Amino acid sequence: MEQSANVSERYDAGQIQVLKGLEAVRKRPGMYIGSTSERGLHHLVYEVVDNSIDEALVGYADMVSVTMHANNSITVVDNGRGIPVDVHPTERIPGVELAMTVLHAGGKFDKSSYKVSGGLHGVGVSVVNALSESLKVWVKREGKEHYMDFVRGETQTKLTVLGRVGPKETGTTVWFQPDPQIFTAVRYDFATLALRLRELSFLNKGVTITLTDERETPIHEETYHAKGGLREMVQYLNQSRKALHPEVIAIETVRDDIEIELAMQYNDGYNELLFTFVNNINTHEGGTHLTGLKAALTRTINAYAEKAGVLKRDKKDQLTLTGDDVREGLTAVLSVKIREPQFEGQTKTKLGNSEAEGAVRSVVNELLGAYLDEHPRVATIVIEKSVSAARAREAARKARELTRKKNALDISSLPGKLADCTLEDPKLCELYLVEGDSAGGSAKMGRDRSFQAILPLRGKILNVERARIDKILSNEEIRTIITALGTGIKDDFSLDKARYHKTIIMTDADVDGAHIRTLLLTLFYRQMKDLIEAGFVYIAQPPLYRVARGKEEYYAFDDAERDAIAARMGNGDGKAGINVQRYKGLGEMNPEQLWKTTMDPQTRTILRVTTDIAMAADDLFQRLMGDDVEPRRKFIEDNARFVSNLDV
Ligand code: 0RA
Repeated sequence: MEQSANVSERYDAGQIQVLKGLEAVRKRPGMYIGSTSERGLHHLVYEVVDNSIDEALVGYADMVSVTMHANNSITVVDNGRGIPVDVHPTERIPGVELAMTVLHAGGKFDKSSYKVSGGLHGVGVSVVNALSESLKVWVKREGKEHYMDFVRGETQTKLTVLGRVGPKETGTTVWFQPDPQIFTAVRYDFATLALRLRELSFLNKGVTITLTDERETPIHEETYHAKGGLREMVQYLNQSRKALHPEVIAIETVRDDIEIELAMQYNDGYNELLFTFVNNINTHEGGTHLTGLKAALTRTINAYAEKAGVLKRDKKDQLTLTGDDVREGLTAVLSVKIREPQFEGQTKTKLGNSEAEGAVRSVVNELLGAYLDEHPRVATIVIEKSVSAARAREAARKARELTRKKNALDISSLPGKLADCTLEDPKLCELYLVEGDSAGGSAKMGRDRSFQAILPLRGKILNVERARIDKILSNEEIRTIITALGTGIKDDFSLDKARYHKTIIMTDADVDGAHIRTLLLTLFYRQMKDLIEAGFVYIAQPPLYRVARGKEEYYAFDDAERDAIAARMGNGDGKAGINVQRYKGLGEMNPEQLWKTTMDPQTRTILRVTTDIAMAADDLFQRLMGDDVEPRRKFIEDNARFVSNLDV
C-alpha cells in the first residue's frame, strides 16, 4: 500500500477493495476465463481485443492489431478514443487505472454501447491484468500520450504523461505477459488467434485487424478485413462446397433497437451449417434469436412454395416443408447486437432475451419474403432443394424408427460387441471406441470394468459428411455406436440420456487410425454436436515407443521423448542392451501395457475435443471429408507437421 500513502483514506479503502477483487480472480481464474490451460491463455487476448472491437462498434476505431512477441507476450493496439485518463469523480483514480484494477469497471464509464454481460467474454480487462505477470498500457488522448504499468494486477507505475501527440491522434495500446504461475500453457498458437480475429473481421465489417507473429523468421503477418461482412463469411464457409446460387442472400436492419444481420446460401450438400452470434459472441447453445430465425425460414419458404404451386395440397399427396427440410444444405450466419443481452444455458452461450425472437422472426419474414419475390430464380432453387429434402425425409423416418426401437436403455438391447461397465452413473463412466478387434480384446482385458466400457470397431465407419440421414442410420457400425451412447442423434439427440460422460476415441497412431478418428469425429460433429459441446468427447494418446533395458521400461509419446529416455538410460553403463520398440498399432500392446500407458486415469493423457471456433471445425471436416479432393489434399499438405496435435 506504499504508493497510496499520500492520498486520501477513501482511496486506501478503495484500493483494498481492488486488491480483494483481483485476488479473487487470481485465486479462481477458471471462474473468470473458463480455464488456465491453452484456452484460458487465448481468452486473455480475446478479452483485450473485445474492448478494442467495442470502440469499432460505436464507430470510433477501424483498426486493431495484435502482435505475438518472442516471449509469448502480446500487444493489442487500436485507434479508438483511448481509455479515459481523467480521475473518476467517486472512485478517485484515473479511468484507465479503474478499468485495469476494478472488476467489471466497464459500467462505471457508461459507454452505452453493446456491452456484453455474462459469458466468457466481457469479464473486463482487469481480469487480464490480474492474470498477467506484467501489463503496460499506453493511451493517446487529448494531445498527450499517457502510460501506466502493473504487476500481477497491482499498480506499479501510476499514470504519467510521456509526451505530446497530435490532437487527433487517439488510441489504446495494451501489452501483457501472461503469468506462468497461473497458466499451465504459456505458448500462443497462431492459428487459434487467427481464426478468432478472422471471425471478428467478418462480424464487424470494415474493421481492419492484423495479426503479427514475431516468433517466426521472417516475421509472419496476416490482415483480416471483410468489406462484405457476413456475406463474405458465408462465402468463406462455403468455399469448399458447391453453392446452388452464386449470390449470398443477405439481410441487414435494425428492429426494436436490435441490430440484425443475416447471410445465407444453399449448397448441394445435406448438412445444416447455422452459426449465431450475439454481440460478437458465438451463441453455441442458440436461443431466442435462433428460434426466431428458424420459425421465419420455415414459414417464408413454405409460403413461397405454396404460392408457386409447388406443394400439392390434395389429401393424398400433402407436402409441408419442415424446418429440417428448408435447412438442408443451408449455410447461414445470424448476428445480432443487443444492448442488454441475457446469456443462459450450461455454457452461458444461449440468448434469453425474449424480444429478440419476435424481432428476428418479423425481419426475416419480411425481408426474406421480399428477396424471394424479387429473385425468382434463386427462389426456385431454394424450393427445389427443400422439396427434395422432404422426399428423403420419409425414408429417413423409417430408418430412424428402426434405431429408436434398438435405442431403449435396457441392457438387453445393447449391442453384443459392447463390453459395458458395471457402474451405472454416467458421470463416472467412460466408453472407449477402439479400432480393431485385437486392440478391442486387449482393452477389454486391461480395463477397469467398473467404469470403463469397450466398443471395438471393425473397419471403417461410414463417412457421414457425404451421406443423407437415411443412409447414415442404415449403417450397422454407426447404429451400434449410437445405441451404446444412448443419446440418439440430430433432432432426437438428448444429452441427458448419455450413458457415459467420457467417450474416448482410441485408434492406432497411423494414417488409417487418423482416418477412423476423423470419421468418428465427423459423426459426432455433424450428428451429435452437443456431445462435443458438453466436453464429452476425447482422444486417447497411446505411446509410440517402448524403451526398455532388462526389467526397466519406459514409454515415449514422440521421437524427442524416446531420445531423451534412451539418453538417460545410456548415461550410467553405455547404450548396450537398450531396446526401442515402435508400436505400429494398439494391438501390439498387451492388456497390461495398454492400461498403464493409455487407459489408467492416473497416468494417461487424453485430449478433449472442442469446437471453440465453429468455423474452423466445420472447415476442417468439410476439407477432410467433403467431395472435393483438392482442398483435402491441400489441407493435408499444409498441416502435415501439425497432425500430432489435431484439436478440432
Ligand atoms: C471507456 C470509455 C471510453 C473508451 C474506453 C473505455 C476504451 C477502452 C478500451 C480498451 C481497449 N481499447 C479501448 N478503447 C476505449 C470512451 C471515452 C470517451 O468518451 O471518449
